[in-house]
Amino acid sequence: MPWRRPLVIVTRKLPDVIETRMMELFETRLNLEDRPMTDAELADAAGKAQVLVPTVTDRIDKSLLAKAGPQLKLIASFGTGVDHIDIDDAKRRAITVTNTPGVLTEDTADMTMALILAVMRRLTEGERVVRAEQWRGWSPTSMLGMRLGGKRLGIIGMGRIGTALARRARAFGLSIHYHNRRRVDAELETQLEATYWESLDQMLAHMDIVSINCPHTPATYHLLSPRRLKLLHPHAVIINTARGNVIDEDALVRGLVAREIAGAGLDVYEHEPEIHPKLRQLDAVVCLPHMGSATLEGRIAMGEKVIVNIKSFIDGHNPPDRVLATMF
Ligand code: 8YV
Repeated sequence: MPWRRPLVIVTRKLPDVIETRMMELFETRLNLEDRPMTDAELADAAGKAQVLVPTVTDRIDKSLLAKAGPQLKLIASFGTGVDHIDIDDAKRRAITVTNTPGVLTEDTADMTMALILAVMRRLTEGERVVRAEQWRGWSPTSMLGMRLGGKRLGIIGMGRIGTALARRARAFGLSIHYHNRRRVDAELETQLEATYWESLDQMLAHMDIVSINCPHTPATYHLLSPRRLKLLHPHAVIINTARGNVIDEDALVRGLVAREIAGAGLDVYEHEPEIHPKLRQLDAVVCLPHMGSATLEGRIAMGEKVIVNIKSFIDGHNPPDRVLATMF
């Protein structure tokens, strides 16, 4: 049991109810202004805190960890993805890392489905026409989109979010296809009437909609490479609510501009919060500001997971959401 009331530094503003509970339980430093910490501020925090609570906007890489003092024992990240943290280096330094899996699944799957609908049915484009006072009335051939029913959805990454998306997509009449490191169990495959593609290349060449639902790891960096993007049908659309780095963003833009890819629904980008300027200009692209899991209920559930992880760690137990190693 290392400490009774460890110094916990939280890098971003969290829901009030979570911050209040953290103040009650730990010696907590909050970031009420919610201004992202500079590298120097983050290094200062890592040099003082026993527990650091970062988010996806903080880079916890080797150079940051080298500045962490020996007192830093736990990085209790607020989020599921851990690609902003050098897990192997943290492990080498005997720093435990935890995340908040499971509680964002349904919200992220909802948003993925919303992006599929938005791109296929030109939702944001239509809304822009109305707001710009350019709507001249109904016409049989205006704003024609693509019907969802009967189309093929290829899910890359059939984990929690991929499975939750598949369940929703079936209700919209989409047929489910997937590529995953491992084939899922036969019962789930039957339930979802899902077709497994061992070859990602082959799946890409046969889909109408491709959704990225795998984590960003060294093995999935630019998984959708220029070569793979060329395999898509020109009527295919790409949806990404996972991590920007899984797609080569420049190649995606080239494909969209050349109309070799019909559209994209993006919640995440390679260099957030920077967005390739072309993406903002293309009507066939729906861009969201990394809000896939942004519900109040989800954020509170994430905060509760952070608290449970910290509490169990300081009580001398294995925290439930310990990240053991970089996946893949
Ligand atoms: C979170 C996410 O909002 O948890 C994740 O991996 O991508 C987001 O949905 C964000 O990461 C919080 O740090």
